[in-house]
This record gives sequence, C-alpha cells and structure tokens, in this order.
Amino acid sequence: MTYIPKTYDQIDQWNSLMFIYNSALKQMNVKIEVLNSEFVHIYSYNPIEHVKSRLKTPESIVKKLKRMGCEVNTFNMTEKLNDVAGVRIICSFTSDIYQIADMISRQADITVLYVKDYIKNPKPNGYKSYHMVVTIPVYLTEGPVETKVEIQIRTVAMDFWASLEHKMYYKLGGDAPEFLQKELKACADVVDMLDAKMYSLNESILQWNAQEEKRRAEEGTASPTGNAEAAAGSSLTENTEISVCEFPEKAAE
Ligand code: 0O2
Repeated sequence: MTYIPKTYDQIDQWNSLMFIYNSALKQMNVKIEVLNSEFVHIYSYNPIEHVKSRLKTPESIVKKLKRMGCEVNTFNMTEKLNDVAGVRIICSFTSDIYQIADMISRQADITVLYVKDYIKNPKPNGYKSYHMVVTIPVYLTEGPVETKVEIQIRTVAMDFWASLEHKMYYKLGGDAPEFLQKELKACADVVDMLDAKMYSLNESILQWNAQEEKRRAEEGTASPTGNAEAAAGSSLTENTEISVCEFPEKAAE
C-alpha cells in the first residue's frame, strides 16, 4: 500500500487497513463477475465455476510474518505480505485459467506485480495453481489507495487436491512422513490426468456439437437445444457463485 490517508492515523489503524483490503476484495469480485458475465454474453460459456475471497486472519498474519523473520507490525504487514486480501477463482479447464488471467491483466486499473505459475512449474509436492499478485486502486475520500490482492486461479480438480492437502498437512503440523508425501504426489498426478481427460472430453463434445449444428443446418432442421446459450447450458446467474468468505482450508486454522 503506497499511500494511507492521513485521517487513518487517528483512528484504529488495524481496522482501517482491513477496511481498505476488504474494499479491494469487493472491487475485485465485481470485476471478476463482470468479466464472467461478458464471457457468457459473447460466447455463451462461463469459464468460472465459483469465486471465493477472504481476508487473512490476524493469527495467520502474525504466523507468516514470524516465519519470514519480520517484526509483527502493520507496516510489515502491508509491505511484506502480498496475500492479506486473497481471491480464489475456480474454473472448469486449465485453458480457462490463462484466459481469465489474461482478462484480469488487461484491466487498465490493475497492475500485475508478479506471477507464479505453479501449473507450468508445479511444486515438488504436486501443488498446481496460477498465482498473480496485483494492485487495485480503492477510491477513498482522500484519493485512491493502490492495494495488493493475491489472485489464485485453478481448476476444480486442482482446488480439490490443494484444499485437502492443506487440511492434512496442517493436521500434521506441516511435517508429513515421506510415505504420505508420496501418496499426496500420486493423488496430484491423478488430478492432472483427470484435468487432461475432462479437457479432451469437452473438446470432443464441442466438435460433435459443431458437426451436428452443421448437419442440421444443411438438412434445414432446428437444433433441439434451441440456441447456443441453451446448448452451452450455462449462465453466470445459474452456475457461478461469488462469495466473500474464508478459504475452506483456512477456516480450520
Ligand atoms: P495459507 O495458510 O494458505 O495462507 P509471496 O507472498 O508470493 O512472496 P508465498 O506467500 O510463499 O510468497 O507465495 P506462494 O508460494 O505463491 O503461496 C501463496 C499461497 O498459495 C499459500 O499461502 C497457500 O494458500 C497457497 N499454496 C502455496 N503452496 C501450497 C501448497 O503446497 N499446498 C497448498 N495446499 N497450498 C499452497 P500461505 O500464506 O503460504 O498459506
């Protein structure tokens, strides 16, 4: 956070900072919702399954600052931590991840500070996800405050693995025996295979649909599904859930 309004020194600084981070999350959620709606409007397809956002808990902030060897204060919280405000976007297919990341990066008021692509470069334990740390301006009475938000984008399958791995690892105090680590990595490989299989199935269905549409057009018969949107069977309001809450695995802490 490059600039904090002067009036905020006089009132509780912690609550003020959390208010700014929370406002950044709200703005980010609206942006994501609009992008998804536009995608449905143009392509009759919603790439986003659901979105979750959360503010890091005070306990988690303290723990992370200590782990980093930093003194626990609000300055270090805003300077050293990049995930006090976090959004997690869960999408259908790996290809959606890069499309969503691109749509977010192209927003004029969003600055991408850095990206960690754990899909192209998975962690040794098997963790896969696309991380972006961005800043978004929060417009306060005294002017805009550039606020950091961490965006994690992953498929439903990657999220399933990461949520359970986080829970199990936490239960073991972050020190899992080697055989469990191997099992978790094996599960991550199964998740990879599932993602690839679902993607190729979807491609086949799209191809089949296109061929059927063409055949019907040639025969002069209408599609039984009526129109493209009905064929895609999706709209933001029907399928996409945007909620502001703890990430599920964090709620356990
Ligand atoms: P928690 O408990 O989820 O909050 P950086 O801020 O980018 O300089 P950091 O925070 O180590 O450094 O970045 P990284 O590696 O991108 O990880 C950020 C978050 O991604 C983590 O936050 C986790 O939420 C998630 N993550 C990273 N690695 C793993 C993993 O191996 N398994 C699971 N399940 N999640 C992972 P925190 O604060 O480390 O943890």
